[in-house]
Amino acid sequence: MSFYVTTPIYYVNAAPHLGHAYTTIAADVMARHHRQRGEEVFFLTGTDEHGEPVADAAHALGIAPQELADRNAERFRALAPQLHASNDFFIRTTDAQHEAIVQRVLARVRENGYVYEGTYEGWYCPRCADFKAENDIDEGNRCPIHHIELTREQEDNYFFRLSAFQERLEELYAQREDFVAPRTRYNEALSFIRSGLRDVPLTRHKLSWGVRVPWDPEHVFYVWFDALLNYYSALSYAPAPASVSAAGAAERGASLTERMWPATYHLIGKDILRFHAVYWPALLMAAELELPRHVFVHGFLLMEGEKMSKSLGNVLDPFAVIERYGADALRFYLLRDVPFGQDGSVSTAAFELRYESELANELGNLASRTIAMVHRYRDGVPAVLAPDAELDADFDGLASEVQWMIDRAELTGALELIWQRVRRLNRYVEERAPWQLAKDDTRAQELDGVLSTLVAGLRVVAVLAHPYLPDATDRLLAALGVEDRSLECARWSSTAALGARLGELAPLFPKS
Ligand code: ME8
Repeated sequence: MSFYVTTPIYYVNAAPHLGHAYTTIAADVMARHHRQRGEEVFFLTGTDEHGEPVADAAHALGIAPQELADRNAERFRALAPQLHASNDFFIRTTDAQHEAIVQRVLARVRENGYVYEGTYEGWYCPRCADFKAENDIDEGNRCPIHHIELTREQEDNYFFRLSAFQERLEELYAQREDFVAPRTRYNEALSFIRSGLRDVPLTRHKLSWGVRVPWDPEHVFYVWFDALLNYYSALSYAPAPASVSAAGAAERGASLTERMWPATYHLIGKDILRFHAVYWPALLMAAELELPRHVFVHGFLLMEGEKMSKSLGNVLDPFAVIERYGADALRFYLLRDVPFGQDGSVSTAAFELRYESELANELGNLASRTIAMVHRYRDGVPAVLAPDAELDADFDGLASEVQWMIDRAELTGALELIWQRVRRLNRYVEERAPWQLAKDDTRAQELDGVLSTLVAGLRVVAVLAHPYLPDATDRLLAALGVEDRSLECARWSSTAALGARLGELAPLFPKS
C-alpha cells in the first residue's frame, strides 16, 4: 500500500501565514496516520517561485525574483518543522530538476497535439496569476479575491487545448464521484466544466521569470502549469523516505515515481479548485499520465469574517501561537474548531477556550490523574487485566472508525470520535471514583480493574490522536511505557502499558 499526500506549493511573494500552516498540518495528520498503518508514505510540500506574484513582489522591493524566492522559501521550509510537520521532501519550483521535468512533460503535451499559437485578450489578476472570465469579475473590473483592479492583457501566447478535454473530464466526474470532495466542490468543478471549457494560455511572452519554453525560448511557461507539475516532478529527484526504504522498494529497483504515482490526495484551499480539479487532470491526460485519486478542498480560515491572506493583511501569526502554546495546540485547534472542508472563523479567544477546556482539562487532567493514581495506589504498576466491558461499545472498533474517516479526509470528524472517548473516560473516572475504592480494601480488585481500564483507554486515545498531537502523545505514550505508535497499538484488547511500571508525566498542556 502506498499513500502520497501533497499541499499546494506556496507563493514566496510574502511570508508564511496561518492559512499555509493549516493545509500543511492537515496533510501531516493524514501522512502520520498512514505511517501508523505501516504504509509507504510520501508527503510533499514546497514553494511556488515563478510567475507574476513573485516577480511583482520582488520588483516592489527592488530585488531580483531569485533573491526574494531564496529568502522566503527558507521561511516556508522552516515552517514545516515548527508545525511538527513530517514532510518527506520540500520542493522549490526553481530546482533545476523540476524545471527540466516541466520542459519535458510540456513538450510531450505539444507533441501530442494539445498546444497551438494564438493571441490572448482578456482580464488578468497578477496576484492570482489567473486569466479571468467575464463572469468572474467584480464591479469596476476588480478581482473578486484580491479586490484589486484587473489588467487588460493582450499577448501572443501558446495555448493549451483545454477544450479538447471537455468530454473526458465529464466522464471522469461521472465515473469517479470521489475525485473531488467535499460534494459542494465536486459540483462546483463539474458545473464549471459543463459551462464549456475554453483553451487557456500555456506560456507568457511578457514575463521572463519562469521556466523557459524549450521550443521557443522567448516564452516562459504560465506559472500554473509549472506549479502543478511539482506533484509529479518531485518524485523523480526526492530521496526515498524511510517508510519506502523500509519496504525495500529501492533494493527492488522501483523508482519513487513507480511506487508513489499517482498522488492519493491533493489537499488544497477552495481558492485554487479550478486549477486542480479541471486544468490539472486535463494536463495529465494530455501528457498521458495517470490522474490523482482525490482532490480534497478545504475552506478558508476567516478572521473577522474576511478571508485571511497576506495580500489582505489580516493575519494571525502561527509562529506566535506556537511559541506560547506549542505546535500541538495549534494543530488541534485548527482541525477541531473549523470543520475540515468548510469555512470557519478563527480567533485567539476561541483558541484559548479550546486549549484550556479540552487540551488542559479534558485530556491533560485525565492523563495526569490516571498516572498519579496508578503511582499512588499501585506503586506505578497497572494490573494486566482486560478493560471494563462497560466501555467495549465505545472503544471496540474505534480505530477502524477513525481510519474510515481519515480515508475520506474527514479530519474533524475523526478527531471528534477520539474526543468523545476522552470525555467518556473522564465520566468513567467520576462514576467509579477510584479514590473511594482505594479507601476500601475489599474493593482492591475493582480498583485494579478501573485503573487498568483507564490506562488502556488512555493508550487507545493517545495512539489515535498521535497524528494530531504528535508531541503530547509521544510524551504520554512514553510515560505509559508504549514504544509502538502503530495502529495495532490502538486495539482495545491490547495489553501494552499493563504490568510494567509507568513513568512520570509532566503536565501535557500547562496553563499559562
Ligand atoms: O495559490 N484559509 O499559493 P498561495 C485556509 N502557489 N487556507 C489558506 C488560507 C486561508 N485563509 N490562505 C491560504 C497558491 N491558504 C499557488 C498554489 S499549487 C500547484 C500552487 C492555503 O501561497 C490554502 O491551501 O496563495 C490555499 O489553497 C493556499 O494556501 C494558497 O497558497
